[in-house]
Amino acid sequence: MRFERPREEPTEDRGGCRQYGSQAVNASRPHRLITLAFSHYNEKARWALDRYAIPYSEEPHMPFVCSLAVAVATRGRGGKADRTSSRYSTPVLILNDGRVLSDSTDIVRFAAEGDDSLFPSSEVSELVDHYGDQLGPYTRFLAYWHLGRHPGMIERLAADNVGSRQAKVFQRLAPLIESQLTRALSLTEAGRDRAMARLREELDAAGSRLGDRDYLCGDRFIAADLTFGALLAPVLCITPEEGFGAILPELASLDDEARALISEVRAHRAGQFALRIYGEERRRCQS
Ligand SMILES: N[C@@H](CCC(=O)N[C@@H](CS)C(=O)NCC(=O)O)C(=O)O
Repeated sequence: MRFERPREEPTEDRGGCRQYGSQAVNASRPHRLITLAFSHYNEKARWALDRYAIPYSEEPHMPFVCSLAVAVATRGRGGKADRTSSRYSTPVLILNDGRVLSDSTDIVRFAAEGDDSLFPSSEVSELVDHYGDQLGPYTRFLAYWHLGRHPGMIERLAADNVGSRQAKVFQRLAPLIESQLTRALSLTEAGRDRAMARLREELDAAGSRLGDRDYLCGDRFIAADLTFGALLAPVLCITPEEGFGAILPELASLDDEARALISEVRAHRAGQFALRIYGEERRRCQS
């Protein structure tokens, strides 16, 4: 079943979501969000747009198809490459005035424009970049590592997350795409061990940073919290009911190693924190 996020026109009060800032809203032409549907960097963008009740229409895609979609939507130009992605990476937000935002942090900043509380200091911006560089690539690695060990799972993700035509084409090409992913991400056991070690370091660092505080930088929800929660999603295997904006595999369909990983992350102080902020700051803001 494809996950449909119901859309509605913005109102003054969107179930607890405040409408901040001064975004020029053309309700008849929402912004276009081109995504790799189940990706965590894309969840980061959706979370911010939903939080600020910015109207957008998501165009969800599968791996590789998303890069083609970005190339088409940007007339071949793409966005900007960085250490973790190519210039055809997602998310890409095409604004209804023609501007193109091709990085998740740029999209969060756009969504939060006019509200300083999400990026209150350079410490917060540095932490957002840190998680983008030092957490996202490793949780992505682990997600694809486990995906590759579960026959039929990527086909199931296609059926659950993108339109039926794209899903059918993707399913036919899945063996080829999986081997490309294995090569592109160097999915080796040594890589898995390193990703696990880096993930554990980041979880422990976030746990220590939290201490007995409610949020990563103190007593208020900020962009680093949003980024941490979004980029941890693959190893929480978080569900739409818990707040995630796409569909990840069901826990029951996973093997012991994958389930052990998810249990470990969910039990960690930092994993518990991420689950809490999905409940408190994400779920209520989905439009
Ligand atoms: N720095 C980028 C990273 C985005 C990223 O790595 N996106 C992945 C999905 S998880 C992607 O689309 N990869 C395809 C590519 O890089 O060509 C951001 O935060 O927006």
